[in-house]
Amino acid sequence: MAFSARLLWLLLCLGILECHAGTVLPRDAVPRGFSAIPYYPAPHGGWVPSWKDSYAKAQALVSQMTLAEKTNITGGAGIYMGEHIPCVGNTGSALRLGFPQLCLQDSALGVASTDNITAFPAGITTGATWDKDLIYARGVALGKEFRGKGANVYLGPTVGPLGRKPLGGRNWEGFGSDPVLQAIAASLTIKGVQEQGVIATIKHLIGNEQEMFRMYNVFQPGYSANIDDRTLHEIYLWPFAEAVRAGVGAVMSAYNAVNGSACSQNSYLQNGILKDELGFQGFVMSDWLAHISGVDSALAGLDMSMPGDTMIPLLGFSYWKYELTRAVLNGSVPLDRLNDMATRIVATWYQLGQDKDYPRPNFSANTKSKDGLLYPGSASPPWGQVNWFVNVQEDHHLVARQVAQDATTLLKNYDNLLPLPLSTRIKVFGTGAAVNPEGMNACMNRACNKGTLGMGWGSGVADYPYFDDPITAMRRRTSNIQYYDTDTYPNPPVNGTDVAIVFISSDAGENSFIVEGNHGDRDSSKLAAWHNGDELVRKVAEKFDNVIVVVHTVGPLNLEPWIDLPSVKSVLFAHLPGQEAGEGLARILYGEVSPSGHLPYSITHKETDFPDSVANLRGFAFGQVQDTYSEGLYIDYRWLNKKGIKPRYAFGHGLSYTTFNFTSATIKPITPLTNFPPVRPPKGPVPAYSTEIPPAAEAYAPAGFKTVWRYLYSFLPQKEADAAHAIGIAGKPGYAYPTGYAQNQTAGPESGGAEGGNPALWDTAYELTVTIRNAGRKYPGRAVAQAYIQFPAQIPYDTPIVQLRDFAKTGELVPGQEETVQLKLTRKDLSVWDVNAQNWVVPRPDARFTVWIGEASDVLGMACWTDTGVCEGGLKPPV
Ligand SMILES: *[C@@H]1O[C@H](CO)[C@@H](O)[C@H](O)[C@H]1NC(C)=O
Ligand SMILES: *[C@@H]1O[C@H](CO)[C@@H](O)[C@H](O)[C@H]1NC(C)=O
Ligand SMILES: *[C@@H]1O[C@H](CO)[C@@H](O)[C@H](O)[C@H]1NC(C)=O
Ligand SMILES: *[C@@H]1O[C@H](CO)[C@@H](O)[C@H](O)[C@H]1NC(C)=O
Ligand SMILES: *[C@@H]1O[C@H](CO)[C@@H](O)[C@H](O)[C@H]1NC(C)=O
Ligand SMILES: *[C@@H]1O[C@H](CO)[C@@H](O)[C@H](O)[C@H]1NC(C)=O
Ligand SMILES: *[C@@H]1O[C@H](CO)[C@@H](O)[C@H](O)[C@H]1NC(C)=O
Ligand SMILES: CC(=O)N[C@H]1CO[C@H](CO)[C@@H](O)[C@@H]1O
Repeated sequence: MAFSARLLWLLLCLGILECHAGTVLPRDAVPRGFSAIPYYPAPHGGWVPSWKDSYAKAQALVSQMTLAEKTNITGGAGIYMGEHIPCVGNTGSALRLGFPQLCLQDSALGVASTDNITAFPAGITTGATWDKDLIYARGVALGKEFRGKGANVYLGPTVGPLGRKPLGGRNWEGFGSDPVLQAIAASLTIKGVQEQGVIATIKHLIGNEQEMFRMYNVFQPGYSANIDDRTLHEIYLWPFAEAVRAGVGAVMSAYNAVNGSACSQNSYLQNGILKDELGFQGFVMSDWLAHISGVDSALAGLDMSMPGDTMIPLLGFSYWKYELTRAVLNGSVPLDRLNDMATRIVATWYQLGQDKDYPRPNFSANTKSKDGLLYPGSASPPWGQVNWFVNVQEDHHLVARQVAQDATTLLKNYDNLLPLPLSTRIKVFGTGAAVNPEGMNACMNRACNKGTLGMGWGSGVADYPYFDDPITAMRRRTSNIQYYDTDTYPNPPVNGTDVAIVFISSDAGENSFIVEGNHGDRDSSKLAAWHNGDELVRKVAEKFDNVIVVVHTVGPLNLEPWIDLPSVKSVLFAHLPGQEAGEGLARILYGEVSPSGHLPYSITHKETDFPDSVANLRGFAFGQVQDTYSEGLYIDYRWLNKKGIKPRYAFGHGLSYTTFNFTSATIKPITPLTNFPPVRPPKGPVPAYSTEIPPAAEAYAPAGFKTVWRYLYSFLPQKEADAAHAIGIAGKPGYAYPTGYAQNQTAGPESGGAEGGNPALWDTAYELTVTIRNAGRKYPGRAVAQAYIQFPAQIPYDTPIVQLRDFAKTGELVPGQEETVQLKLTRKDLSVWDVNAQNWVVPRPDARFTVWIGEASDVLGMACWTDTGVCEGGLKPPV
């Protein structure tokens, strides 16, 4: 592989390109100041008390495993290879001991590539609800569906990309461009999913903020996300830390590199940050085909290769499986590391209770037919039943509908045009009001934007079981609707009293597909509506006095071409609603319910309101593309506030048909704070095993073992096993260990101590309450209280003016009704990451921290002060 890559590069060099002398794979240097720091060895799992029992059981099982059984379960069986039932990823098994193949399955919004499931609203939609109970309920429903289909591992939730770049292709899979919104939504999703016994996977670690150039290929390494230590901790790692604290069972590494070192073999990220500092007890898997080395990645802390193949799949080659068996026999990978890898996987399986009555997969990710190839990757028999069409939907469409409804965000409602009386005569424009006429699932992986946009494209999708489109839902209520199913203005006769509703959209997805010129990221459409949507809105606005724009979108759009036109009175962002695109929206249009969604990102006046590092995608470069996070902590509203740039609509913005009055806030100190958190608890004991190189016979296949073509096994031919063993016993693995390589376990950093980090970081520092009253006269509605921290003025750290720290949504309040909601600040919420101390520090614990409370990041009229314990309303917002 390496050889052919070099050869190809050389041929290219000689042929068409000018190459730097002396380098075969030239690369743009990682900028000064960023370096991939070695961190060894991989910390053992098992030292956290809440995992103790599972690790004890795992130790009992793993200690009976042969070498080939251990290397079997740490690697996939190959892409499109299951043991009869192919999921997106399938590990090997140790059936002799009752450990099954694990089925790993996409996606974060529903069980992918199968039927009789629910296609839930996407992450970005879920984030826009700002409703903790609902986010959790969606997690519970997702968990039930994955379990019902027999999938062991749910490949979600996504918090990376975090949404740093508005044009980034997969932002919609996550919950919004703020670490705390992502963190809270991810941990509630994980809780809901894992309570059903399904292993959740937080992904992608880390810095996968654009699609283009993210993957390593034989010509070019994936881009390097160059992230400084403080930015990593305070922004991108924050949701991962909360996910680990929530007990997440699995982590998926990213395709790209960080500081020049590929995530799947980055020792600092995996060994240092994830397993030592965050105390992660589960297993780390590679992203699909992102595994690029054998010994290196094992030493750097990767635990599972997915789907098992080398970078080029289907050749029957792996960096692990049989090769890991060899590496352990010849001593290059210490058995100690393999034991930890296997133990982490088995312990996670026990931790989620999957040893008891867990269903086997009953669907094939490869075909919808009842019968199919049992090992599709081998493209050869056997053939048999692979789908049982198990219906796992229960009443989950209700959760899906509620999310779609409560995410719908009213940006503008001039003259209170909305809600519409049922008697209103309506003309609807735009293909986005009706389901794709070619069929709801006509495009593979939803890689097209036709009809109502319910989700982005790529691996993060599921098939719709049905599609409730907006036009049908509206027609269920009234026949006063004329629909023009076109994106070109049809110039119909206009009656001055008619209301026009225009549907526009913007799509994005994974770089595996190009849609209307967009390579995953929105590199072609940028922030303009697709299909000339902006032009359609303008044309309609010329003829109608009352125009409502409904937007289905993966993220922010530039609304400037029409937002100030006097007839464009109302704008609704319906985000990506999934299968329930109609009913919730119709309820809002007709006032059966008030909109209560809030933006999970800012919408700026122009793309250049953000710095180049964020506004633009990194373009082609020779060798490794460098994506340097020069904006540091300042993304989305953090940047706009720092620069004094008013967005069109700020992060957290969202109107209702009613208004709310925030009164009588309180703040109560709970845990007295000190500069540094109390000293961490020491690591508890971990399973111990013999570290002797095992006998070569543990790598032999049983006599007469029948193999499937191209299937990945962990056995080595006897001769090769014996040869490797001889090298190992002689103690001459001949492997060039990386700089800084070490074998002795360490006590771990001061900032660690439990899942997520030092447990004292989650001490409650302050409890707050705020009373919210429906101050309107007519409509019931739900309010969202958002709490933002402002650090004291005189501190030696530059901090964003305000940063989201918690939020709460009220129930439905009728006019005059009020509800008191609780908000909480932890020690971590009041801390900054001190790069010198390598710890979280509360700068000046007795100084004045201001907690701003309001309905959006720019509607903060109320504040509580930590030094005086006083809260006050009627204030001028800090931004
Ligand atoms: C990246 O490099 C910076 C500067 O050396 C360092 O602070 C940071 O911890 C590095 N991050 C990783 C993940 O290696
Ligand atoms: C590895 O897993 C595969 C698939 O389940 C199985 O066929 C094979 O026997 C396993 N190997 C070992 C050593 O158990
Ligand atoms: C030991 O195995 C590893 C993994 O296959 C390989 O890279 C290394 O070259 C082997 N060592 C020797 C001395 O053959
Ligand atoms: C759902 O399952 C039933 C059997 O329970 C099956 O008849 C039906 O075809 C499945 N639905 C789809 C869309 O395949
Ligand atoms: C316009 O609509 C109003 C209200 O529906 C109706 O009374 C009137 O007759 C319509 N005018 C025309 C020219 O259609
Ligand atoms: C909100 O409540 C406060 C305190 O009860 C009151 O003074 C104020 O007038 C109210 N504002 C609105 C808009 O109702
Ligand atoms: C590693 O641990 C062993 C056993 O405790 C000890 O003898 C050895 O000195 C340690 N090595 C280092 C480099 O600390
Ligand atoms: C392979 C397998 O275990 N399939 C099962 C899937 O679920 C159905 C319904 O529960 C079972 O009948 C199948 O045996």
